[in-house]
Amino acid sequence: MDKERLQDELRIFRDRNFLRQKLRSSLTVYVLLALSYLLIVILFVVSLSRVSMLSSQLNEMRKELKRNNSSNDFKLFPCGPEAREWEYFSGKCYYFSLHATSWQRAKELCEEEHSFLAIINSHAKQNFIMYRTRNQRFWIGLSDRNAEGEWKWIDGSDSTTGFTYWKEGEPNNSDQNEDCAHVWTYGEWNDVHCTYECYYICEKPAPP
Ligand SMILES: [Ca+2]
Ligand SMILES: [Ca+2]
Repeated sequence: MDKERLQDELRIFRDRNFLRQKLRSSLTVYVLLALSYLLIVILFVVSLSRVSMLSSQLNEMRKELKRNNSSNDFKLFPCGPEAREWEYFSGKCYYFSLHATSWQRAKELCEEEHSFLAIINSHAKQNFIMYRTRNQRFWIGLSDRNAEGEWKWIDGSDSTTGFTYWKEGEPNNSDQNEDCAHVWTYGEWNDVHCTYECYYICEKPAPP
């Protein structure tokens, strides 16, 4: 009887021991799994922050590249990359029209583009315009519309005290009806009636 009881107790002890060992090994597995998940989460977070850092660095590089390109664009096109039909000369931008119109209409068209009919006040500017207009007639911002014989630039400045480049014998106010000036052969100036239609030159300061 005692022997049987002893054997029972021994079996119970073994079973408990077996259960305890099984529990311990299961716990170890769970702990290892939990540690693995934790490691994966840490790696994921680290990767994410690294990706985000690289992405922000990439954005900065893109911005820098854009800034460099933009400054290159302005070096290549000082009147603005979006205004390539304007030509740069000595701090100013000039537009040489592609169609002919009256002096008044030309004045308005320049103003619509935030510019004014060209004022030629130096030899350098005269040479630039002469080379560019190639003996064709282009309106400039000079007229004696307000008072006959008093030639004034469009900004109100008096042309007689500054640089002039009239063709010989001009301005002649032919038929008492020539009040607007244009450049012509060799870039020389002539007065003609203001409703005459020819090309025109607009001028404005270059963008800062
Ligand atoms: Ca006149
Ligand atoms: Ca004339």
